Amino acid sequence: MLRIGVIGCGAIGREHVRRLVDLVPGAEVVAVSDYFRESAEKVAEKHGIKNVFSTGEELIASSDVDAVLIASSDSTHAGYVMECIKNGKPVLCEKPLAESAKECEEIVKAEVAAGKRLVQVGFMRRYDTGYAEMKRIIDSGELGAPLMIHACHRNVHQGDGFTSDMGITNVAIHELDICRWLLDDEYKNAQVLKVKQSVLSNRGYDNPQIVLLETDNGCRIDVEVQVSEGYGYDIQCQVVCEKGTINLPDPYAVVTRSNASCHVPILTDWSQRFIAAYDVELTAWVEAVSAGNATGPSAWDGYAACVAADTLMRSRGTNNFFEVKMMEKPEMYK
Ligand code: ISE
Repeated sequence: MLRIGVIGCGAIGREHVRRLVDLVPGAEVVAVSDYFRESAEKVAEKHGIKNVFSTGEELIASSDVDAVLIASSDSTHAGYVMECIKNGKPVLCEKPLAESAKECEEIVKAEVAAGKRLVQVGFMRRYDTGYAEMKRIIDSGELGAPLMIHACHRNVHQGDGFTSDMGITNVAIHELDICRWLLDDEYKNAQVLKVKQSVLSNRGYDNPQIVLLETDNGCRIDVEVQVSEGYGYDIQCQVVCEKGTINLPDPYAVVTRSNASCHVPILTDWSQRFIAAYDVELTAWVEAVSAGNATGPSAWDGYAACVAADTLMRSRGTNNFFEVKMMEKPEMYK
């Protein structure tokens, strides 16, 4: 059994604990921690978890813990990941790996110095059957070369304290990862545009924003990012290739027909949209770590997405594309 400690018992942390306890073979949750200790205590009581720690650092250092899952707030990710590397513990860190490329760079350097891949980033969309099938078709070459991606990320609600930059680092970060994964390409230029604003969400941040990217191979990507007052959690992605297009399928939903109309529900809770992908992601991580292997999105992938995010934030308000500048890729990630 892989003995796992989970840092962060908010919405996604609780979901991951449930997943590890009820579903993932070979996993045992032995410790939890949360900034609000009470939240961790509740989760521990519900699942019979023996250790509750007041800090993530104590959990990471505990000899009861073999591997760590980080599901705390975004600003704490980088510090905990560095601590895991220092302690030689494999870690699955929810996205984003950090809130800045600089912190990701430090993580990459620390992992390279440790000489072993320990970090996986929670870009769970890579485990979604829809995206995986899109990638299979692109890679097969049957539709020719990919030329463009049109994507959108529409959300229902954001909590207090949300900012325009979080629309990039916390929300569009998924697209920043999945597009470079689908295309097997890196970003060359990036810019974010403030477009006509929704009067429904006059809450001090840009809504919507449009992210524009150009890749090294010349592909163009546009991502519409709407973060609140939306009709549902709606994720769309269309890859335009030379000989055809590929669309991300909508999640399975029952269609009802009545009163001369046809009704398909759209999910509103983001944690449900990729629920099956999270299951596969955690199962694959536990299996790989138990076998002493590394798998899935790496610290390099977390870094690449954050470099693009930083570039987008720098471009804000300028109406210009900015160059996406990455460090040289260390051997370990090639
Ligand atoms: C959340 O963390 C996500 O991952 C969702 O994709 C995003 O839409 C949501 O706004 C985030 O809080």
